[in-house]
Amino acid sequence: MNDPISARITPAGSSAIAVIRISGFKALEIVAGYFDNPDKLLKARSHSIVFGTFKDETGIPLDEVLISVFRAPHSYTGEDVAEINCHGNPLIAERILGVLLLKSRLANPGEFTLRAYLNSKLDLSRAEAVNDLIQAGSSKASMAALMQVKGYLSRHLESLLDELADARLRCELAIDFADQDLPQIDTNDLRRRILEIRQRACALYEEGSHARKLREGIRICLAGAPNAGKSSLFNAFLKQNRAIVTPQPGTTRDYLEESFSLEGYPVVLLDTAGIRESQDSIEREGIKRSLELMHGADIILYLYEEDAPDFPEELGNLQDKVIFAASKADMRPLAKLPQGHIPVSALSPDGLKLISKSILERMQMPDNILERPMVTNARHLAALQRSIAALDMALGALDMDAGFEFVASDLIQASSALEDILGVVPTEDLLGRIFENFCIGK
Ligand SMILES: Nc1nc2c(ncn2[C@@H]2O[C@H](COP(=O)(O)OP(=O)(O)OP(=O)(O)O)[C@@H](O)[C@H]2O)c(=O)[nH]1
Ligand SMILES: [Mg+2]
Repeated sequence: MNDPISARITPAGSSAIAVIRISGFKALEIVAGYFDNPDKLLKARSHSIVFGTFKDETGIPLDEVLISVFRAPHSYTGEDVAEINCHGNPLIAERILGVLLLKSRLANPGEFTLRAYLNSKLDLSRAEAVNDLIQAGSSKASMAALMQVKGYLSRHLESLLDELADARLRCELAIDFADQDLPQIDTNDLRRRILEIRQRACALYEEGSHARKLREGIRICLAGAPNAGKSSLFNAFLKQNRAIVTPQPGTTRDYLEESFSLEGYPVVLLDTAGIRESQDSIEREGIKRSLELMHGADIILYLYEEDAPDFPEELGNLQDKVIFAASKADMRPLAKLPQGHIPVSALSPDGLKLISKSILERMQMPDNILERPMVTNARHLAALQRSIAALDMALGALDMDAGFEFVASDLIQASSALEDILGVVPTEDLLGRIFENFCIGK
């Protein structure tokens, strides 16, 4: 399945240069057919660059180009690859791609990375991280993805798999030698080993659930009574007049949602309708949505203008994720604030800093993500959860003296869940779902 595929790998539109990649069987020969110096290209060493003129199928010159040559297996995909760097006029790039498509087909989204994976250039978690890296909405998110691309997570999982294989081997030895007069295996030692693996898997899971926010963004809902200053704060965070602000209570009705980067962390900020009893059916619908958004948020930033917040009683179960902020701090005495409440003013950047600090503390965002393997992907987290459940079964079987066959079989389940993350035996369906999220050209 190494038929030649091509795609533009730089974004659409004008730019200084555009790059078109072709990968697969006879990729270099195909390009040479449209190049004014085919011999030079065909003889070029891997990782070298050849300069020349790219012509269309009738021999008309299209552009002067630089062609980067990568020979299998030393390329991104593991196949022969040529990357044609042309001038960044979209018409030229399209013409060059059009000519290549006479002898190749357009790459599907993620297909270059899929081939890299199939040719063992990347394991599945690293391949997925390539997509995260491209789509990361903030500096911390891209750092976390880069760490995965570099294989931090893979190496960590591989060491867990080694430990699991070791424990399983002990069970299998115990099964094989059960009827012989050999010393029994040390059950306590086996339990200790499985517990330790479980502990490491749990730590990865717990940290990952937080770190998942690095991919998806921390959802912060601005809430409070009408006129509390929600929209003003929304605009202050975004540094633009996105939401309408007026002195009139009940200004915001439909909610607004915007993403931005909070000290490098991705945040999805929601501005909502102020909560009050209202006769107006439009405002009532807006308030209903505010309440729903509060339920779905990671953090509720509850603004209030009075001496104490008028936090709706029916939302008592959401208290844990609420940060209370006394708004319009430029207009009120600050001494009287209840414990843990933060003064904030849409007019002062200092107020925003305090709030930001409090949000990140509340989310317990890991700060040394550069040094740790991190699971930030929902598919990976689900697999980790399956692995932990299987380890629990193994421990249960061991405690009940159910027989080492059962323990071994649970350990196999635990391993295969981890192998799902690395894509050791992936199904076509899974691969399809993962790579369809990529953009064409990756
Ligand atoms: N001095 C001062 N005025 C503020 C501040 N924040 C908001 N205001 C004023 O308070 C009024 C209401 O602000 P909004 O941001 O529209 O309040 P809101 O909570 O979005 O109101 P609704 O959408 O009606 O629920 C406006 O006149 C703002 O100029 C602040 O930090 N300091
Ligand atoms: Mg508003």
